[in-house]
Amino acid sequence: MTAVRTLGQFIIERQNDFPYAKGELSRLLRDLAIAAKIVNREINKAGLVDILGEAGTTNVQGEGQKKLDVYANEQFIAALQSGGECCIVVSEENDEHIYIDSEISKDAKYIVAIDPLDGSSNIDVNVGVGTIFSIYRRKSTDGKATLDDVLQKGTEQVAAGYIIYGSSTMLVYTTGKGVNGFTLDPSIGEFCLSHPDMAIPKDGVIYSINEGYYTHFPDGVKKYIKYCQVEDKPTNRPYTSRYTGSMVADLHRNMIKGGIFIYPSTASSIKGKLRLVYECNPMAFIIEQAGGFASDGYKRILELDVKELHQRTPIFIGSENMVRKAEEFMASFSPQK
Ligand code: P6P
Repeated sequence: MTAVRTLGQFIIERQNDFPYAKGELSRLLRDLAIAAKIVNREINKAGLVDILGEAGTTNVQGEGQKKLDVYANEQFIAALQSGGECCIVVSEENDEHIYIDSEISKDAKYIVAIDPLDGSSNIDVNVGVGTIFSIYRRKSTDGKATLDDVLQKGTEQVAAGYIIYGSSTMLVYTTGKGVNGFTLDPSIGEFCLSHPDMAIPKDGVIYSINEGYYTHFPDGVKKYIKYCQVEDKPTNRPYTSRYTGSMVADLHRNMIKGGIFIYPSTASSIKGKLRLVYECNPMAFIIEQAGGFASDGYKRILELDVKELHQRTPIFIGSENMVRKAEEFMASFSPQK
């Protein structure tokens, strides 16, 4: 019987992974984990209390905000404001960045970008939803941290992770030294190490894309989808199509089984739908740390210039060989202009 290793114990054990660490990043990760447990509690009883349905507000994307995503946003921001390690929070649910101006945070050096409840349209139908977070160190060394401290390339992340509220609740994160997964044990209220050293297979037989938009996809994507569907025993095709409408759930499944997730540009969303700062960059960091790859169809996601908070990008992410094959189709049939 192996001893249970909680997230807290693991973070402390691995604290030496960060040069000059004085515990701040460890405390920041623990602050996020506490908020995740609070959000998990509400998600698990969402059907029982009046927390489902529209909150009547809309986010910067013009998307209707369900009460749970507003609640989740409040919980994560509150945890970061009281934890003292974060100087700026960026959230999908907030138009502008939030500067944390408090005595406890006056020396804070971390920036956190978060999608507090991704896939929230699935809440009412009990399909997995998730939280995505990305952590940067501020670049400026004095005075108030600014938007320039936020607009950093994905390669500058010091940590990233997601929480998936599914058949069980898991927290998966990386600090650049591999990826580890922790499953929440409700009986003790702790995230316990359940998936050490996660690695995504180099190949897979699952492709995840919303084929409802097929007619609006670039030719390279159309040709790749047909490639996935053609019978070819030596390459295990046709592949299986799996798409839940929740990026975290689709990527977590593909991380474990292998596969590719694609949200390309479409006629209505020329830059794609998913946001670079708090969805694509953190997921790309995690997937690459697990041995996978993430591209916008032409260029590595983590090297894309970040020009604005809610910037969108097309994304091809998952098993490295599958993403590279999709890039070949994009180069051949939808060459970058
Ligand atoms: P569509 C959820 O709204 C989300 O941001 C991702 O979690 C998900 O992969 C995608 O959008 C689904 O978008 O257009 O297929 O409904």
